[in-house]
Amino acid sequence: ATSSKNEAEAKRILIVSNRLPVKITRKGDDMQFQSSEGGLATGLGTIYQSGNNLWIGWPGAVLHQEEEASVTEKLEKLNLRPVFLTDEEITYYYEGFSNETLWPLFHYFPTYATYQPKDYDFYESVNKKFADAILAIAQKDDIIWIHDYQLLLVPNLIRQALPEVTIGYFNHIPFPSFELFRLIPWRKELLEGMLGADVIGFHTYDDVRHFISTVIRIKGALSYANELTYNDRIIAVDAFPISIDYKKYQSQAVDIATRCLERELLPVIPQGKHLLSIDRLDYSKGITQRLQAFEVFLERYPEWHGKMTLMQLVVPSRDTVPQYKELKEEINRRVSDINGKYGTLTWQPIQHFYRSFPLPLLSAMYKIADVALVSPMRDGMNLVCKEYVASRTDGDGVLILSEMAGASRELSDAILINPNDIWAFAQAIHEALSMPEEEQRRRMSAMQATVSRFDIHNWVANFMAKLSQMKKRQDDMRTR
Ligand code: ADQ
Repeated sequence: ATSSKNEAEAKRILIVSNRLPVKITRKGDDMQFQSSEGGLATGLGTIYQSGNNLWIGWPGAVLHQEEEASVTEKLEKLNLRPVFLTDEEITYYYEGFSNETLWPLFHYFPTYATYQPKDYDFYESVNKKFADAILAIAQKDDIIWIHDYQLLLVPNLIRQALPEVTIGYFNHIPFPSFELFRLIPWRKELLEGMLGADVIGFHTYDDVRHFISTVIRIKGALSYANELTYNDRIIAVDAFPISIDYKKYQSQAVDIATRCLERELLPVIPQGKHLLSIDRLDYSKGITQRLQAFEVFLERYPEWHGKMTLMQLVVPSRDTVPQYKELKEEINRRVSDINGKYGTLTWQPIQHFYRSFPLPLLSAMYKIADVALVSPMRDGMNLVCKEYVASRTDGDGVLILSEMAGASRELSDAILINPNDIWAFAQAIHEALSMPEEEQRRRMSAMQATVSRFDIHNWVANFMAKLSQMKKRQDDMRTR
């Protein structure tokens, strides 16, 4: 076992995702490198930096051709390899097919999905561009780990060129039921692309189930338990619930910078209890539904007026896509309606922020919040709730969590809600604010035990173990 472990450790891992974990921004003639937000960047940050591992992806800015060489050189020092995209590619591949076809459909918003052949053409050509970038460096002994819905065609493109290489694919968003997936005109091509992988990972067993039944119906593949047989290859399909770097959030919570912020903030922020929500701007996150529930809560529980504040952090995202622009305006309208209707000279029910917060401030907010509200309409996993749990180093605090988040499977000690049931949601807010400390501690310690045990390192190790297990079986089959 030890020798196979060493062997696996010696293998180079190539991580591939749409975005690199850094973002390039321009300041005059100067290029600046900034680490980017988002679940994936947070999750894999600690892995690619070790050994000979590399991360391949788009650096987040459209560059002039003459700038590419110097940027490539700088990124190489950070174990990063850029794939440069043009404005046109970003428009059709990323904003178009990825975010206006796949994202809404996979999050159960089929009416938001558009099906434009031009978007798909670009999706295909950019996926080829990624595959070429990988193939320029990949060797047959590498482990290639491809991430997320922007790159569904890449696994098979690599498989065609390097039949024996190890390929993992992980889907960070939900995988929808067959009845939704079948709506896509290019459903066969997308599945074919994914099936190039040896291991296909999702956050939950429901996603696994949906994927397997989709493959059986559209591709006629055979399945046994969680394995598919397709084109004489076996492919494992399994659930790997992603998590956070628990220790990082835990130590950030007791770090001097966080403590100082807390001490400075507490006397000057609104008094009473604090509710906290943190999301990227996205219709899947249920921000407007949450505001509706909060308004019902204010109506039904006037005893809380002046005694609590909702701190709502929204991080800007995709605001060039029309739906996101509208959503932003709707959120502004609702916040101002609620504050206008219920606020007094000395109290505002909601404090709303539309920007990114640095980690120490985020951590201080997690610590200050008596209640965290995580209420997506649909979410692959959701890391905010896990970050909240890890940051509660004093052991109290209440989590209200949507059943529609992948995280609800693990965090059953949260107050679970259906975000469409705004009456029950409003009641849950009241319950959370009134929960006795003893019960808070009991639930929080159970959630902390889960999140600390199944952290991001555990996630990576599990996925990698599955990959090498599958690889071995493939090799055995080939030599038989
Ligand atoms: P996301 O949709 O980006 O990820 P999530 O998992 O909640 O959603 O991660 C968001 C990250 O952004 C968190 O680490 C959070 O701290 C950070 N963040 C949010 N608001 C912020 C703010 N105002 N300032 C600073 N940071 C902020 C996708 C899927 C998820 C899945 C992840 C990982 O949609 O379901 O959990 O990938 O697989």
